[in-house]
Amino acid sequence: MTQKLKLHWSPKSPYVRKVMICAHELGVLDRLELVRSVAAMLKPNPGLMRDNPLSKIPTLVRPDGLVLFDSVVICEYLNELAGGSLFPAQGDAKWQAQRWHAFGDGLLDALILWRNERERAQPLQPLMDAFELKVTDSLALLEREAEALAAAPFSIGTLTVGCALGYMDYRFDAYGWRQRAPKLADWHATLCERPSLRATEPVDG
Ligand SMILES: N[C@@H](CCC(=O)N[C@@H](CS)C(=O)NCC(=O)O)C(=O)O
Repeated sequence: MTQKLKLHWSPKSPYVRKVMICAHELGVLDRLELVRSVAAMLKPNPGLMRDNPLSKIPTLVRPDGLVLFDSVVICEYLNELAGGSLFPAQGDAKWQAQRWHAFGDGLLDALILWRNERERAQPLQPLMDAFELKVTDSLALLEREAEALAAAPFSIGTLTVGCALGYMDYRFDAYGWRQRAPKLADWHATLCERPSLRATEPVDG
């Protein structure tokens, strides 16, 4: 029996969701052993830190002990393991996928910092305003690119943008991103019909 890859996992993390969507799409779910790991910026987790001193999820531990992080590296690793095509190898398809991948991750980074600030007893207003401005302009960019997203093959780029929008549904309901970006909302609704996205919707717990 092939030994499993240990994945430090949570049903809430959008970065873990990227990895799980890749695993579903690539047919390697059964290679993963999911370990529920709590990662919170203000509370480093000693158990997780034994594998990743940054105390972040996702973190993947191979049977030979090599630890892979972060989601960018883990997704590409799974793609190579399965001989998949989620990371287009060349040309415009490659650069568009990588660009959306980086942009989706950047949007997630901003959303998570925004949420952390929002949860503080006395949020710093200039920081709150800066995050709102960045997120709003990022949404506008994605709205302008909604047709290109719809025409592009499913890839690490489109799935990462999908995870960032899904995180807004999960943590920023009141922001109302769908009203601000209706073409993007249509594209996202179609994307979310894929079994890999349905199976990985963020949940509390
Ligand atoms: N760039 C990393 C970001 C991972 C990340 O920030 N994960 C969050 C959970 S959603 C985390 O572990 N936060 C704990 C911390 O920042 O200490 C990736 O793509 O995997």
